[in-house]
Amino acid sequence: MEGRLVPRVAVAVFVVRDGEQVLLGRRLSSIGDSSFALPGGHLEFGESWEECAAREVKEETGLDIHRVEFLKVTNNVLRDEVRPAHYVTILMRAVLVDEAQSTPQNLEPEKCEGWDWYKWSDLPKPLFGPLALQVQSGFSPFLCHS
Ligand code: 8DG
Ligand code: MG
Repeated sequence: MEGRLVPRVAVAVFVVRDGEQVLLGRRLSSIGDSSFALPGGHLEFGESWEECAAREVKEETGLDIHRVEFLKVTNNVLRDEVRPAHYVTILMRAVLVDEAQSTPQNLEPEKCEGWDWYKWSDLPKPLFGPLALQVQSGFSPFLCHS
Protein backbone atom coordinates (compact mmCIF):
# COMPACT_ATOMS: atom_id res chain seq x y z
CA MET A 1 0.00 0.00 0.00
CA GLU A 2 2.75 2.40 0.98
CA GLY A 3 4.40 1.89 -2.38
CA ARG A 4 1.58 3.83 -4.03
CA LEU A 5 1.92 6.80 -1.70
CA VAL A 6 3.85 9.75 -3.06
CA PRO A 7 5.73 12.32 -0.93
CA ARG A 8 4.14 15.75 -1.16
CA VAL A 9 5.37 19.28 -0.50
CA ALA A 10 3.83 21.31 2.30
CA VAL A 11 4.50 24.78 3.66
CA ALA A 12 3.98 25.59 7.36
CA VAL A 13 4.36 29.07 8.77
CA PHE A 14 5.64 30.45 12.05
CA VAL A 15 3.68 33.68 12.26
CA VAL A 16 5.60 35.38 15.05
CA ARG A 17 4.51 38.23 17.33
CA ASP A 18 6.15 40.26 20.10
CA GLY A 19 9.37 38.27 19.80
CA GLU A 20 7.92 35.34 21.74
CA GLN A 21 4.52 34.24 20.40
CA VAL A 22 3.44 31.97 17.55
CA LEU A 23 0.07 31.26 16.01
CA LEU A 24 -1.19 27.69 16.47
CA GLY A 25 -4.46 25.89 15.86
CA ARG A 26 -5.82 22.56 17.03
CA ARG A 27 -6.21 20.30 14.01
CA LEU A 28 -9.36 18.49 12.97
CA SER A 29 -7.91 16.06 10.48
CA SER A 30 -7.19 12.43 9.74
CA ILE A 31 -3.54 13.48 10.16
CA GLY A 32 -2.60 14.69 13.62
CA ASP A 33 -6.16 15.03 14.85
CA SER A 34 -6.60 17.39 17.84
CA SER A 35 -2.91 18.32 17.98
CA PHE A 36 -1.65 21.92 17.81
CA ALA A 37 -0.04 22.89 14.52
CA LEU A 38 1.10 25.85 12.50
CA PRO A 39 -1.05 27.26 9.72
CA GLY A 40 -0.04 25.72 6.42
CA GLY A 41 -0.96 23.40 3.62
CA HIS A 42 0.04 22.01 0.26
CA LEU A 43 2.23 23.86 -2.20
CA GLU A 44 0.16 24.46 -5.32
CA PHE A 45 1.37 24.32 -8.88
CA GLY A 46 3.50 27.34 -9.80
CA GLU A 47 3.56 28.87 -6.32
CA SER A 48 6.61 30.20 -4.53
CA TRP A 49 7.00 29.10 -0.90
CA GLU A 50 6.38 32.71 0.17
CA GLU A 51 3.15 32.87 -1.86
CA CYS A 52 1.97 29.57 -0.45
CA ALA A 53 2.69 30.74 3.11
CA ALA A 54 0.71 33.97 2.65
CA ARG A 55 -2.19 32.17 0.93
CA GLU A 56 -2.51 29.45 3.57
CA VAL A 57 -2.34 31.89 6.49
CA LYS A 58 -4.96 34.09 4.83
CA GLU A 59 -7.26 31.15 3.95
CA GLU A 60 -7.05 29.59 7.40
CA THR A 61 -6.92 32.64 9.71
CA GLY A 62 -7.85 35.72 7.68
CA LEU A 63 -4.56 37.36 8.70
CA ASP A 64 -2.27 39.14 6.25
CA ILE A 65 1.45 38.42 6.61
CA HIS A 66 4.61 39.86 5.13
CA ARG A 67 8.40 39.60 5.54
CA VAL A 68 7.97 35.91 4.70
CA GLU A 69 11.29 34.10 5.05
CA PHE A 70 12.50 30.55 4.54
CA LEU A 71 13.77 28.88 7.72
CA LYS A 72 14.21 25.14 7.16
CA VAL A 73 13.18 22.07 5.16
CA THR A 74 11.99 19.04 7.09
CA ASN A 75 11.22 15.49 6.06
CA ASN A 76 8.13 14.03 7.74
CA VAL A 77 7.08 10.43 7.32
CA LEU A 78 3.74 10.06 9.09
CA ARG A 79 3.51 6.26 9.12
CA ASP A 80 1.22 5.74 12.06
CA GLU A 81 -1.67 7.87 10.85
CA VAL A 82 -4.98 6.37 9.68
CA ARG A 83 -3.86 7.53 6.24
CA PRO A 84 -0.05 7.35 6.17
CA ALA A 85 1.56 10.33 4.50
CA HIS A 86 5.01 11.65 3.64
CA TYR A 87 5.58 15.41 3.52
CA VAL A 88 8.61 17.46 2.67
CA THR A 89 7.63 20.47 4.75
CA ILE A 90 9.07 23.90 4.16
CA LEU A 91 9.11 25.92 7.38
CA MET A 92 8.69 29.65 6.85
CA ARG A 93 8.55 32.63 9.22
CA ALA A 94 6.50 35.78 8.81
CA VAL A 95 5.02 38.70 10.72
CA LEU A 96 1.64 40.37 10.53
CA VAL A 97 1.20 43.24 8.11
CA ASP A 98 -0.72 45.05 10.84
CA GLU A 99 0.19 44.06 14.40
CA ALA A 100 -2.92 45.91 15.61
CA GLN A 101 -5.13 43.43 13.73
CA SER A 102 -3.88 40.17 15.18
CA THR A 103 -7.12 38.42 16.06
CA PRO A 104 -7.29 35.24 13.98
CA GLN A 105 -10.56 34.00 12.48
CA ASN A 106 -11.30 30.31 12.18
CA LEU A 107 -12.07 30.30 8.45
CA GLU A 108 -11.83 26.51 7.95
CA PRO A 109 -13.72 25.21 11.01
CA GLU A 110 -13.93 21.74 9.47
CA LYS A 111 -10.12 21.56 9.66
CA CYS A 112 -9.32 23.45 12.85
CA GLU A 113 -10.88 24.06 16.28
CA GLY A 114 -9.55 27.61 16.33
CA TRP A 115 -6.40 29.70 16.27
CA ASP A 116 -4.61 31.46 19.08
CA TRP A 117 -1.27 32.99 20.05
CA TYR A 118 1.01 30.96 22.30
CA LYS A 119 4.28 31.79 23.98
CA TRP A 120 7.15 29.76 22.58
CA SER A 121 8.23 29.09 26.17
CA ASP A 122 4.77 27.72 27.05
CA LEU A 123 3.48 25.78 24.04
CA PRO A 124 0.20 23.83 24.23
CA LYS A 125 0.07 20.04 24.16
CA PRO A 126 -0.05 17.87 22.26
CA LEU A 127 1.86 19.46 19.44
CA PHE A 128 1.47 18.05 15.93
CA GLY A 129 4.19 15.37 15.49
CA PRO A 130 6.34 17.21 12.91
CA LEU A 131 6.26 20.40 15.01
CA ALA A 132 6.98 18.49 18.21
CA LEU A 133 10.08 16.99 16.60
CA GLN A 134 11.39 20.45 15.76
CA VAL A 135 10.78 21.71 19.28
CA GLN A 136 12.48 18.63 20.75
CA SER A 137 15.49 19.18 18.50
CA GLY A 138 15.92 22.67 19.95
CA PHE A 139 14.75 24.50 16.86
CA SER A 140 13.24 27.93 17.50
CA PRO A 141 11.79 30.39 14.98
CA PHE A 142 13.08 33.15 17.25
CA LEU A 143 16.71 32.00 17.16
CA CYS A 144 16.80 31.21 13.50
CA HIS A 145 18.45 33.36 10.84
CA SER A 146 17.33 32.73 7.31
P1 8DG B 1 -4.72 22.39 1.55
O1 8DG B 1 -5.52 21.29 0.98
O2 8DG B 1 -5.48 23.58 2.08
O3 8DG B 1 -3.53 22.75 0.74
O4 8DG B 1 -4.04 21.73 2.81
P2 8DG B 1 -4.44 21.61 4.33
O5 8DG B 1 -5.63 20.79 4.50
O6 8DG B 1 -4.40 22.96 4.98
O7 8DG B 1 -3.15 20.76 4.78
P3 8DG B 1 -2.47 20.56 6.16
O8 8DG B 1 -2.75 19.17 6.61
O9 8DG B 1 -2.77 21.66 7.10
O10 8DG B 1 -0.92 20.68 5.76
C1 8DG B 1 -0.35 19.77 4.87
C2 8DG B 1 0.67 18.92 5.55
O11 8DG B 1 1.80 19.70 5.95
C3 8DG B 1 0.28 18.23 6.83
O12 8DG B 1 -0.65 17.19 6.60
C4 8DG B 1 1.62 17.77 7.29
C5 8DG B 1 2.53 18.93 6.88
N1 8DG B 1 2.87 19.74 8.04
C6 8DG B 1 4.03 19.56 8.77
N2 8DG B 1 4.04 20.39 9.82
C7 8DG B 1 2.89 21.13 9.76
C8 8DG B 1 2.34 22.14 10.61
O13 8DG B 1 2.91 22.54 11.63
N3 8DG B 1 1.14 22.64 10.24
C9 8DG B 1 0.47 22.21 9.11
N4 8DG B 1 -0.69 22.79 8.81
N5 8DG B 1 0.97 21.25 8.30
C10 8DG B 1 2.15 20.71 8.63
O14 8DG B 1 4.89 18.75 8.46
MG1 MG C 1 -3.78 23.55 6.86
